[in-house]
Amino acid sequence: MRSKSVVARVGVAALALYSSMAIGSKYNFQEPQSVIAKDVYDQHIMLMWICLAIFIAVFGVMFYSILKHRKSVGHKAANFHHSTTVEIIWTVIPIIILVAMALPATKTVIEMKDTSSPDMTIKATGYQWMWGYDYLQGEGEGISFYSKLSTPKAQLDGREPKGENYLLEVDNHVVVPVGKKVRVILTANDVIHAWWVPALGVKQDAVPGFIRDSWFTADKPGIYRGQCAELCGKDHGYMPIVVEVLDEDAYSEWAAEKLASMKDSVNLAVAETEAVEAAEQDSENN
Ligand SMILES: [Cu+2]
Repeated sequence: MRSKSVVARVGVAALALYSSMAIGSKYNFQEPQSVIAKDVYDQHIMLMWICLAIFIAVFGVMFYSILKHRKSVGHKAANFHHSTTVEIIWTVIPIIILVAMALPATKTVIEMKDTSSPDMTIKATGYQWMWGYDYLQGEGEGISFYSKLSTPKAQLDGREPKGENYLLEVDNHVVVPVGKKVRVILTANDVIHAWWVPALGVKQDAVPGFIRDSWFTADKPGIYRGQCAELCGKDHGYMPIVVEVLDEDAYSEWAAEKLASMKDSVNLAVAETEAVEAAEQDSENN
């Protein structure tokens, strides 16, 4: 009777744990929003089930053996040294399990590295401590900006309560169109950083002096947040990444506006330089 209620309690706890693992729960991964992120998620879940099965099988056999053959119930120890059959079995079975787990994982890793024929290319540069973005190819080519933490200082030092996207908000989002293959080229200006956006299935180191690349195709519009994932100095936690996915028309509009505003600021800078030069010329002439 007592053991039954223990089993029931363990069952209830396991169910509660399992339901807390649902997509969107804070204990689980973020909801995957790209093909790669889905592959990663599905394989994670599959591996967890395999691990659970192995855990139950191994500990089941172990505890059964210990309890069933204990000295106090009069069991006599067997007296053999080794068993070739058992050794072959416990070598071959893990090999089969490992190969079965490695096959889909390898396929996904190869897919992750396939950055060929992108619709657009964005270069992300890690700085201590912010990100710089340059749109190198595709619609929006020529766009270039820095993206810095926008969480107010008062929240950082505790004078104000933490906002909803505490430390996961920036002034300039990386804006991309939905359904397009976006190649992200990564490098860094000072130390190693890493560009990590879990929902899009991208996590890639940004190494000074080297170019690495990765890619994603966002399934649906939305805002996806990530962080630098390589300990890069005292403000490592203050250089988040925010990817904003727009539908195609909204993206075109954003790109045109951004390019125009960049031109304006370039023109403004040129006009300012010219004004300064003219003023200098004037003062020299006088
Ligand atoms: Cu960093």
